[in-house]
Amino acid sequence: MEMRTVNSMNYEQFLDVFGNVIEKCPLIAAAVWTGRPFSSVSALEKNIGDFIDSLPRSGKEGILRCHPDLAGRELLRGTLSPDSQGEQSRAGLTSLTPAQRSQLSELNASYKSRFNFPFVICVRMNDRETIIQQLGSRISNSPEQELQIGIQEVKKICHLRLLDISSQVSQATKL
Ligand code: 2AL
Repeated sequence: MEMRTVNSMNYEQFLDVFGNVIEKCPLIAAAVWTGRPFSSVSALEKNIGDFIDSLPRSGKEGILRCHPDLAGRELLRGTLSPDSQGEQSRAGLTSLTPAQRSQLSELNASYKSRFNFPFVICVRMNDRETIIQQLGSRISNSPEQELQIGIQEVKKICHLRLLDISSQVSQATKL
């Protein structure tokens, strides 16, 4: 990515491009814009990670709560954010067997009632089987562990979204 392009963006343009690198949390892009100029995409990613780490527990839980359920109603209706829709579809969550769908939906509900936030995993680093297996095993963790793991997964999702944007911006600047 041409960092000159990124660093010359006003905050409205920056939000248009980076507003969803953390799902439905444009506040995070709006906040880290203050930290420009960024020397690299990694430096931008580090600013995002540091901002998340600086949040109180309720803020971190809030980030997790902005994530949609995996294979939930929104995926079937096509009303997820385009990022989520693409990620969940590519992981095969639109073509679950009926047994997998009901297993995932029951586990998701139990997870949410135990932790008061949804199960979050970077689906692009997994497939249908490992997602269900991870959900089944992580549900036994402590709330503290799950908060930490969930936030690590949010950062992985952010990393891949930033890579996608980098390649799009590079393509656009070549035109
Ligand atoms: C998601 C999502 O929408 N994309 C992804 O990688 N993970 N959601 C979730 N609850 O884990």
